[in-house]
Amino acid sequence: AAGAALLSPDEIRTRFSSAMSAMYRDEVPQYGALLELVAQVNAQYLEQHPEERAALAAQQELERLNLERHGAIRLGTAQELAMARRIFAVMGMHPVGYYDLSVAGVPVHSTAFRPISDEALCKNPFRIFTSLLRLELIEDAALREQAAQILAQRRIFTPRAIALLEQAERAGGLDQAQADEFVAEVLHTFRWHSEATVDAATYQRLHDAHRLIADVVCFKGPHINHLTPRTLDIDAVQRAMPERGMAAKDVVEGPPARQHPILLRQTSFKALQEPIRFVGADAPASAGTHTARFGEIEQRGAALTRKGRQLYDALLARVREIGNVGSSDAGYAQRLQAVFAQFPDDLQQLRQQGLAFFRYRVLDAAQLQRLAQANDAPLDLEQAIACGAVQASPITYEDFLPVSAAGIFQSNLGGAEQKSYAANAAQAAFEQALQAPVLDEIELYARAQADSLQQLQQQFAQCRA
Ligand code: OOG
Ligand code: NI
Repeated sequence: AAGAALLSPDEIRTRFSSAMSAMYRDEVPQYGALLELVAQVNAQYLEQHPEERAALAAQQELERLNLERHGAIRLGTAQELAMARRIFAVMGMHPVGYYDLSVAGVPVHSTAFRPISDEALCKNPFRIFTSLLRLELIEDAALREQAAQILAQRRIFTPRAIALLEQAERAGGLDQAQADEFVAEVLHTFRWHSEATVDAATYQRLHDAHRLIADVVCFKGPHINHLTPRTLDIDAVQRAMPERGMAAKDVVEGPPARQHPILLRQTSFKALQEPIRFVGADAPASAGTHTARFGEIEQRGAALTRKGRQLYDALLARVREIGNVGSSDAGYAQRLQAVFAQFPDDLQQLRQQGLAFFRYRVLDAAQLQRLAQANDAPLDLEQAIACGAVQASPITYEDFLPVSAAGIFQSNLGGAEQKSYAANAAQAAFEQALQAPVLDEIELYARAQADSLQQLQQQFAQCRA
């Protein structure tokens, strides 16, 4: 009806992420157990760190602490990706970043649909790591053709979801009732289907080409393959997972534990073997298992500048040169820690060396006033920070890491899977499939930093007016 108030995209995203969480907990009970463990570890951590508890409370972060931060899906065709982009846009999620995973032996490339503005991220940071299968990386031409044909026949979004999407695009949003219906319809796309759409032999051929190909091609839709809450102490959760009967992956991906966290640390419990049924009535050949769905946790730190990111990539490459990762490698954490000793772990150095992005704000207005009136020189940022007039706080990294993502994919491929594809990033082809460019994450952080500086300059100028 005309005139009904439109819901904000942030609110639609919140309803969507909580609906996804409820559905996934229901589908994968072990994920519910992981959520409980994370909540316990977070609560304990807050008890032991009252200053951090106060800081989180001041940022209104406590009530959202245990909410999901991201999930992941794998799509099969360009049409699916383009439609997903439009669907996520209704929820205020836009494609940020390009990740080439072929380098790591995984035949996909990816982006993250996520909120972009500080305000939207603060309301609800939920994002979806979205991969597109690269059929061109299947060597066997006949198999490639068969996979393409199977994918061409499926429709992953319901007609009603598409109708509501078009309504949202026409009207610039959805009202309450439409939004609830939209979320319920879109949820169908990400459900688990234990019936494959192919027979056992076809599944096996695709699976032999690459386990991920079978995961994408053989089902009715792109089941959500994990959700990921935020933890305040990832090492504690990693240690506790086996005690709760969860098969934790071997190592925590990303940088080592630090005084001042950078980028993103992640770990997961490995994907479960689940019973599926194939097309074709002749049991027992029609029953099998499929391994796709897992649970993950994440801990985020500061976004790095291009320079900081280069240092991170170089150090991580060095750690990996020294020895193999994984297979219960007890030495990995130590190697990581040792090599990353070269990455400054001091906020002032991170800032002054241009390694991380910061947000600037007035901490003591009277002090800023005194600085402004002391002389007519431009704002001296270092001085303003040193005297406590201005505070610089690291901007949180909101994106993903290709090496880590590859590690997460790989931990679910059962070790034996070691395909190698020639490294061939294909961002232009990905964007063509998406029918839109992906945003450059570094530019987003640089802009957030520049905006905060500009605001600060204005406040400084007003002190003189
Ligand atoms: C996605 C794996 C990557 C992350 O957090 O880096 C990922 C997948 O397995 O589909 O989710
Ligand atoms: Ni993930």
